[in-house]
Amino acid sequence: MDKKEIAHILEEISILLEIKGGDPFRARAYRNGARALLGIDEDLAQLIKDEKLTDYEGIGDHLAQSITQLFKKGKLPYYEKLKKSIPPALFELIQLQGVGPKKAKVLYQKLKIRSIEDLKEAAEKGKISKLKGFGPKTEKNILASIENKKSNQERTLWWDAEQIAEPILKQLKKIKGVKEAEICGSFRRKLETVGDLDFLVSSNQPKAVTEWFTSEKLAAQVLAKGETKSSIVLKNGIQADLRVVTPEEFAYALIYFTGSKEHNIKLRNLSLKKGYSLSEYGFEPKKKKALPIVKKEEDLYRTLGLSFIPPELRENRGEIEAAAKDKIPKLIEPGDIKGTFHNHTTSSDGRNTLKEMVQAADELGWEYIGITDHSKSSFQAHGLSEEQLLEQIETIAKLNASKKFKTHVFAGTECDILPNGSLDFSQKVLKQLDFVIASVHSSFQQDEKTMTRRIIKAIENPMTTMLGHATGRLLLQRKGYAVNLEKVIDAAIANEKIIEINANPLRLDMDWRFWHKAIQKGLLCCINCDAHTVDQLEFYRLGVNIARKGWLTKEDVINTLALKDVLKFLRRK
Ligand code: DGT
Ligand code: CA
Ligand code: CA
Ligand code: ZN
Repeated sequence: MDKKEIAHILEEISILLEIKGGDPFRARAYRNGARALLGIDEDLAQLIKDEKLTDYEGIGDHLAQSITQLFKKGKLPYYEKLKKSIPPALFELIQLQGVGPKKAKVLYQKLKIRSIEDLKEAAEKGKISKLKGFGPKTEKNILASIENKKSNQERTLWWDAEQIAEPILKQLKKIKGVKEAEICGSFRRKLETVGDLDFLVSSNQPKAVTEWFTSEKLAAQVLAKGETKSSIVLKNGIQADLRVVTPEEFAYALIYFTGSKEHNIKLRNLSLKKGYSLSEYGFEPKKKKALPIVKKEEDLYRTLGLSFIPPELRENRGEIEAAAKDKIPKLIEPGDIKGTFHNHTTSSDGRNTLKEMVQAADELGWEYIGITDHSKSSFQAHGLSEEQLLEQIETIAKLNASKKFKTHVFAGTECDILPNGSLDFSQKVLKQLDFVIASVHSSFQQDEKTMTRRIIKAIENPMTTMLGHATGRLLLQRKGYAVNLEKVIDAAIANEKIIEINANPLRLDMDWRFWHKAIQKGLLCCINCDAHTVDQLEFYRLGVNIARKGWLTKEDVINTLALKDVLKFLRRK
């Protein structure tokens, strides 16, 4: 077990102890232990070997033993026993925000609530607000946290979904009789998170496909199994749907199951105007009329008087109107990217050294890579002092001069935007850099007005080149801070500053929904990996997905420029 998993179990033990209602100090000791463990930077294996765990405040002999056991064996009998002594439903209730152990106990005993569904029903019927010590506000909070839990738990990050879906697609394509196969739905539209996976296959022998899909090899649970339609839960808990169609139906079905639903509805209406009713199986003429030949998606769009619409744009956000005028832009592609700017090294919180990062960029064929370790106020991320930054600038200059790598290295910083909007390094230091990314990493709870003013002040700072992760959101985990993005975008345009698309799978920030309008007004984008390891340089592909969803072309993105043009751009600043 790793540190995080162990801390999670210690936290659970503390919750279990609270439910049992014994000695409150014991419960607290486990909770403090979990926190202390998470705060340890040193290698856990080494600490255990040297028996140094108790050096840390909050970890006594007893906890150190438990941690060691979990680390070595992955099990703790005390925890297993404790867990068995408490109904799982009660445990589930407690993990809901706004329901502590005391409240969970009351709900469990007085209202006989045994599941989150029970709880939701009781709240909707107003039964909870009538309980002693609860009230309407608690009831509302409970409903809100159920909603929150649902929307967070039931979706999967696109990047994770890809790891799961691609191998399945490969297998499907190998089944005898299968002509074409595709992953449709939100996955194909490259939405930042996906609800379930939608596989579409064309074959004249649907049975073989359905049998494999619903077999124990793939499915943890079979929800539905029909001739051409099945639905399963994968071993990792994600739901997957399968539809098998004939090769003649494939193009129609591909459009239908790619969606979005709203896009489909518009297409169906257009089709009706042309005298056909449109479904996933094909066109059907209302009167006697020759059927158009549709072999590919392009054919179907053409029949409706539209140019081809890339899946990423099919969100009913003006794409159909644009396609009718043949005004769909040529979207940016992964191959257009010539380098990225926001990357960390072991100097701050990255896992790979400067050299390793540059080598990896070189292997990707990048013409340049920007290095941006954290600034001094981000001490939790080991931000650099001014001296350390100046040293790094020198190291980078030497590395470039050595011509060891084909990739040119730009010296930068991910500079904290302090709560008052000023930057974390002095002008004198920032001047030595090739570029500066300004990001918010603290005081997230500021109100919208203050936060907006703070970020705009940083944008107006002549030293700033671009704004990092504009809202600080973590998908499925936390909302971004309150900020008026329209105003931030306008300020960036007015000051000729760039806003990044942070391609970390958890961020994808600034959100794609803002980009189409922003580039029309003249905003410039940079697709950044925010890589903390060499592997994470791959995130740029995800950034390109999001840029495409935002209607961006190559011309809207600074890091499609060749090295010499980037140099020119940065010098002009
Ligand atoms: P998700 O799974 O929540 O991330 O989103 P989608 O878009 O993958 O939605 P899903 O899995 O429910 O359905 C896949 C596609 O099937 C959807 O994008 C469009 C199509 N579809 C589903 N239901 C309807 C419907 O009621 N009408 C129409 N026109 N299309 C539908
Ligand atoms: Ca889906
Ligand atoms: Ca589905
Ligand atoms: Zn960063």
